[in-house]
Amino acid sequence: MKEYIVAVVGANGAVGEEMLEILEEVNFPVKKLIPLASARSAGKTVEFKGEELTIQELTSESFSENEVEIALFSAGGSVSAKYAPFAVEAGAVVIDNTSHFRMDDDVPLVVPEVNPEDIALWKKKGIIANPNCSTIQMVQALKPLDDVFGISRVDVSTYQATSGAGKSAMDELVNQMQAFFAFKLEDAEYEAFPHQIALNVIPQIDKFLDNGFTKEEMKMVNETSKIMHKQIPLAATCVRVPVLRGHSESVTITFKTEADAQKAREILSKAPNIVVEDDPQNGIYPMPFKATGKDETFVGRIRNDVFDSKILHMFIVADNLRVGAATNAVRIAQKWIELEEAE
Ligand code: NAP
Ligand code: 3JM
Repeated sequence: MKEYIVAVVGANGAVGEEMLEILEEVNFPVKKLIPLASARSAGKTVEFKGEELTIQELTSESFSENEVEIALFSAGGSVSAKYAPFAVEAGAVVIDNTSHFRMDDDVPLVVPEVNPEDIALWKKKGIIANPNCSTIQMVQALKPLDDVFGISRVDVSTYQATSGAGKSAMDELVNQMQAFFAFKLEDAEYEAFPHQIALNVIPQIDKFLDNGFTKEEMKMVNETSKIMHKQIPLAATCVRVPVLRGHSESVTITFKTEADAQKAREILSKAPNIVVEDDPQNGIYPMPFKATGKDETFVGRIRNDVFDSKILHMFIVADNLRVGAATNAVRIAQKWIELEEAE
């Protein structure tokens, strides 16, 4: 099997580190791994397959000099905007984890369990976009239910972990908790979030837009329709909670036809990379601390609405750094290789 020169941009970030682990776990055909980050991290090391690899500073030459064939970007939207074109120019396929290219008509937005066929459109710009973490875990559950019952509307509230905002945001939660136990919480600093996150929930992720929703909420609206290839009316309320890892979602789905909760459980238990955890009498339902480090999306609390037999409610949980970012990107890369090798 052919092996590839793979660059990870943002290699020592929360998502980048997870990328390295998953590439190793799935035995991805890596000929050489090139870890890239900013000048701040150049010279530091990351571990890959038991070896210490030195991080290189990302420059416009990084991809051509290293003859990169697959470039996995997760260093923020402005970094992708500036450097993804250099990777493409150097002949690499870019798999981008940021929101920068997601809604570009010439860039496929892919969740391999939902729309793997869209990967073939990568040639238009040389870029494949990875959706937002909250979108990925939700559409994995929506798609199999849509195929059977037909979705007419989705309403979702999220409970998003601090790691979604990067390593420094995780540190901020830990530091504030330590300050709380030292009776010094009022002195604790906050930078990553607009308010104290310890012992709090913040109903704001990303900036507010003129329509009253945040950018994070509109990512869920727009990305869901693009991935599902149809307009799905959707309202989201995205909330940051004092959890380190694992995004949770309370989802209400209105269908075109009657939808039975037991049938939905059966459909979801057969869906790829979904695990149904739904035995509430015995305390079994999805929770973020149990989803941490896993590559599946967990669905539970599946129940019929009391008033409308076309409505189901459920709770969906996944590891945001894996399912919501790195695992999805690596699965895209694996499918891209299948496509390349079939040509
Ligand atoms: P993080 O923990 O803060 O890590 C950021 C990484 O990017 C670090 O390796 C950092 O290196 C690097 N970086 C920052 N500025 C750079 C620059 N100018 N040039 C080169 N490298 C630079 O953040 P994260 O959680 O890993 O997230 C990174 C990005 O991934 C986010 O901004 C977001 O766009 C995306 N993301 C996507 C999802 C998703 O749902 N698909 C989920 C989470 C994050 P230094 O240490 O050298 O600064
Ligand atoms: C920038 O939990 C989160 O904050 C969402 C992850 C995230 C994203 C994203 O994937 O949409 C954090 C920071 C972005 C972005 O816009 O690329």
